[in-house]
Amino acid sequence: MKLYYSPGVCSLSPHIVAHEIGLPLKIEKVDTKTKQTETGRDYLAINPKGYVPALELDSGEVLTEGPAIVQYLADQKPESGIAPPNGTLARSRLQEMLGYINSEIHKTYSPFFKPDTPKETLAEREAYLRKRYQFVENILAKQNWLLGDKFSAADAYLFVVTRWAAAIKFDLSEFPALQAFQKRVHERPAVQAAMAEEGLIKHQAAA
Ligand SMILES: N[C@@H](CCC(=O)N[C@@H](CS)C(=O)NCC(=O)O)C(=O)O
Repeated sequence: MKLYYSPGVCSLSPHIVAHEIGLPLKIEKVDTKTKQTETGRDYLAINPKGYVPALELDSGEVLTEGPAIVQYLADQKPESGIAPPNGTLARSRLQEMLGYINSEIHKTYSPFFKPDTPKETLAEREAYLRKRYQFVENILAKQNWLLGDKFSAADAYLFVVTRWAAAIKFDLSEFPALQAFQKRVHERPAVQAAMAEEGLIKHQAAA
């Protein structure tokens, strides 16, 4: 399988999940502006949506949308527990959280990365993001991970989008549990490995 990604964007979430569950994954970088992959392929021919992530299966089929991709990866290694079994309420809780992160947090960042977004829109979006982060802050004040005592694909996703706070100068200091969560996730070996592969941090020297 191959993951199409751009360094540090939302495709880092499935990349982390693959490392967490020990699933070998080829990766290919995409320039989302020119729609070219690093091997010179036309990315729009792979994923007509033009954005990352996209997962190319060994059959040649392509799966898109981060929340679907992380669950597909997780289901390749159900014993990893990074996603609860299909058909359970616990699985629906994971989907509930992935949907929340996708539509309420991830996409709220988007206008901050567009140079022509009006100031008033940014102010409104910032207030919205604070409200949405307060919900996860309340959860993380009580437990280490979004779904309870076990790291899940939702944690990887929340970590990835929350890394963008620094880039848009969104102050997280009113969310201490979220800040502690970010540190906890960042220190995980699988997260370090995925980030190093994307060139976001230096490779850790072997002990
Ligand atoms: N609905 C998609 C959105 C993916 C998305 O927003 N990807 C961004 C990076 S985080 C991207 O590739 N943007 C470049 C573009 O749209 O051209 C998902 O949840 O996977």
